[in-house]
Amino acid sequence: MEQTLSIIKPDAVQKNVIGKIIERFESNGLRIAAIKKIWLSKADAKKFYIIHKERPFYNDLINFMVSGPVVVMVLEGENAVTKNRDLMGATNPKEAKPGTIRADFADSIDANAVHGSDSLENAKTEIAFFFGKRAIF
Ligand code: IDP
Ligand code: MG
Repeated sequence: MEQTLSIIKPDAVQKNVIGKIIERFESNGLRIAAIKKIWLSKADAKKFYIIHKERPFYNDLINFMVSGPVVVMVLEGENAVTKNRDLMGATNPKEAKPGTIRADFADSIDANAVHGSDSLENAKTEIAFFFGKRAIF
């Protein structure tokens, strides 16, 4: 059993498709172990995406992530990290496979609907960034 961090980004929250996205997780064997809706501070967004700080899109990414509230979740299930990444689809929605979350709900490589941890190790760090042990069930 694995846990991974998922974020429904500001574009998808704005589109009112939180439920539709969560349905993808639940109907594919992932369970919501923790969930909250929050509006990230700039400091938090910068810290969360610190691994991308040298990338040319870093500032745009931070500004986008603080443009509205997000939904942060811990997803739990067998191979949760890989399963979530598969359900999300490619970073660029134009390259995402039909039926993936990004193909169905995202408009651009910036506003791409969801975040998902890319490894078990990063999942642990990202989960701890948002949730204390007592908030995960
Ligand atoms: P991922 O979200 O599929 O793991 P990463 O490479 O980790 O993709 O990039 C983090 C986020 O940064 C992406 O989800 C996207 O919002 C943004 N991003 C990545 N590459 C680009 C780009 O080339 N232009 C603009 N934004 C980008
Ligand atoms: Mg990533």
